[in-house]
Amino acid sequence: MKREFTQERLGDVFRAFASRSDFTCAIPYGTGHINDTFKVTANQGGAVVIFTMQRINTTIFKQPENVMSNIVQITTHLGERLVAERTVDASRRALQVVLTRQGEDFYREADGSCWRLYVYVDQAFTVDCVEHAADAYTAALAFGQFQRLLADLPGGGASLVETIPGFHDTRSRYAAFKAALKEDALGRAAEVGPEIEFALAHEGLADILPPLVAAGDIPLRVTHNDTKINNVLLDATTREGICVIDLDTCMPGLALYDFGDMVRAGTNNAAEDTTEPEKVVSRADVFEALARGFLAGAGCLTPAEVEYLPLGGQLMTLECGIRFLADYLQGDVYFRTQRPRQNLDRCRSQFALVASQLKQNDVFRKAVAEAARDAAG
Ligand code: ADP
Ligand code: GN1
Ligand code: MG
Repeated sequence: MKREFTQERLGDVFRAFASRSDFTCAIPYGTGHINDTFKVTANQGGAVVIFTMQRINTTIFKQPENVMSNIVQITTHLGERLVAERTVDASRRALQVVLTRQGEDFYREADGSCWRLYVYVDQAFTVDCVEHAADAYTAALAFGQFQRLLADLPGGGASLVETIPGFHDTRSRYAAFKAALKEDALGRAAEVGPEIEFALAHEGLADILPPLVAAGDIPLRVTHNDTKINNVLLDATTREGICVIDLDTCMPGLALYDFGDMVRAGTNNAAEDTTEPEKVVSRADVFEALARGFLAGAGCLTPAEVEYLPLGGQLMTLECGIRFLADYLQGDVYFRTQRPRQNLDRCRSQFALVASQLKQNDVFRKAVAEAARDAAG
């Protein structure tokens, strides 16, 4: 049976951590599809302190100790850099993990639920859907800088574990989609004929990157891999992208994944789950802002990386679309849903966005070339 998140339970979980404060209350927080997030208010020596407490989705992240080991390495590295450089507001610019009273990086409840605690980054907000292109620029700059700062992670990323194997292996995502289609567990395949057709018609996009990676033209880097626009906190006053969050999938990957997922989440003029996919357009102004921000933040990318940035957007959007479709076929078991057919709407929105990107390919390629010239010069 599913256990409820009562205040009593959340307080007990919170008290497992060495927060040096007393629990006041916890409220559900954020719009993420994966973890259960709570904003905890506590009292420390009479002052109000706030934390973000998350139950890690262990159906998806089967080895939370690996996830947390990656996150501790990454946040420690970022934090040390910020402090060494005497950065103003350093404690708001990298997530800070609070350990348990036993000194562990996560807490396991008796029922097996795994929890972690972060310092809450106050006076910041996230956007699910970009309104101002300037927000896209600053978010992309933050994700680009994040990637650059992780380039000298001790061990070069070799000590990071792949928390979800093949996370952006689009070919294996296709294999999983086809298996879900074949099984058709709920008999839903009959109603998604056009979406199946779209997915299969664009499968060739999955074959372009692997040979470039094998040849070394596109290098493996330490990447975030879930660069949805709401995974960067924007400062409430300046709107600057100040803190990259949601680090569960940080592991070796391609710069194109990080740029591509920003294009997927940021350029959509409609909500990810819009019920009007025919109105979906990939915004060229936002695309340009993302290219400028990412190239300015990430520093030096190889010529092949720069050339294939627009493909990154198409590929990440297509891949996410087939993941939503596969989940719909399997009965909505992966992504959190709030209503029936939401995963199908999400899939349709992604596919419309792929079509819009393909239509504007020349414009997007030109925008990347110009942004790369400006970043270099
Ligand atoms: P999910 O994997 O479910 O997307 P996230 O780690 O992205 O979970 O967290 C969900 C939401 O919680 C974020 O979009 C953000 O609004 C908020 N959040 C997470 N961590 C912090 C933090 N340290 N400070 C402030 N807000 C946070
Ligand atoms: C999930 O955790 P969240 O909501 O930021 C998913 C991403 C998808 C995204 C689609 C671990 O991201 O891969 O692109 O939903 N995260 C995981 O909105 O699967
Ligand atoms: Mg998130």
